[in-house]
Amino acid sequence: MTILKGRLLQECLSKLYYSSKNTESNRYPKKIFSGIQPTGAIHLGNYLGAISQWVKLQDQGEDVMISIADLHSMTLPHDPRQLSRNIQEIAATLLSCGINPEKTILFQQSKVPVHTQLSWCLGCICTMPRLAHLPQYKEKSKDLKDIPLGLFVYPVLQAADILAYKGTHVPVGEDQIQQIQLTQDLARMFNKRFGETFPIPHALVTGTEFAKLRSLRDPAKKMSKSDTDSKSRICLTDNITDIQRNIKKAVTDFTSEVTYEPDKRPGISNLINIHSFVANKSVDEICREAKNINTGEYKLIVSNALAEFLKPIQDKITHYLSDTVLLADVLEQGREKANDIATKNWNEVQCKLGLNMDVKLANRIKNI
Ligand code: AQP
Repeated sequence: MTILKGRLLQECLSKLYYSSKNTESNRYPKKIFSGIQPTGAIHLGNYLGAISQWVKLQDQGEDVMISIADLHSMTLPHDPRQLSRNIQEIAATLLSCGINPEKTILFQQSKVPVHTQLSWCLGCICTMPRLAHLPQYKEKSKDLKDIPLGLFVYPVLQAADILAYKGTHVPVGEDQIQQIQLTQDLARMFNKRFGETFPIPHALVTGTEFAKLRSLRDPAKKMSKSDTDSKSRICLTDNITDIQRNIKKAVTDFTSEVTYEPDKRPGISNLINIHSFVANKSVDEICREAKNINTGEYKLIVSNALAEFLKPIQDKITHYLSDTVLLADVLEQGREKANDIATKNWNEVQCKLGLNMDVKLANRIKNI
């Protein structure tokens, strides 16, 4: 199936999906919630799998909230100075990619206390075997001798992130689907035990070819910020030299033709997917144009298309990073809005959980 067909199919599916979920949204207004960890520079996987969807939904007039998930970025040992820089850079990059703080609530997770408060409550109804099965935990803990508790429980915090705002839709890459299923389970369990409180949020996953952009060094893996091999990804801030080097080193295979066969030839197909997105061309068009060149020559074309696509984003990033007062202001305004919504929902949760004193009972006791 070509990319264009894939996109069309996805659009049809999402239309179907949107109409089917309308019954539920009668009770809960549609709210889009997603987040990104400040664990390093944003890469193309983040952009194609998540951020471009966020911008699209925002521009369609949806109610969108984006959290810079700084608490999640501490699940593995981190450098505080680097984290602080990353938060700034992620904020600047999101704005440069088209997130508009007039339309979208953009904020820092740790600045809204309800995330951790609700996380504790959800942790009390979540079981350990349920968490131990999650693939990201297995993947990230497999080489660790001492596994931090945060790495084990972070999907509960992720559920709290979404439910704190009664998020109904969560646009994410394919790697996050199982985490969203955990959020659904926790919302159902909470509602069953304590009364209807939370919507059951749905994952919004983009067309299959962008939902999991592959590592340039190992197409069996997804492109990731925390991959120790920096040649495995293209960051939005990479210059032309980095781009050319990483694309040149991208693992393909021993066939020199440029053909799109995601199952048989995942490496070259990954490059075609990237090229298709940044040049806004169909896969068929790309393969036709590359009929008489080999993969080495094709890699140069992909590099140039990428550099051209990233240039305006990079100019904006430089601009925003030179105005840290503006960045702080955007995040503070986002915090205020997010905190208002979360506090209202947290008050309801406290009532449901019995965390509030019964005032009538207290008065009666006082009068005895
Ligand atoms: N390779 C990818 N393809 C498509 N989507 C992706 N996402 C991440 N990698 C890909 C989506 O980007 C959003 C933000 O991701 P995140 O920062 O919250 O964490 P992550 O999924 O763990 O991404 P990374 O880059 O791999 O970070 P590290 O290495 O720190 O864990 C999510 O919606 C994600 O699905």
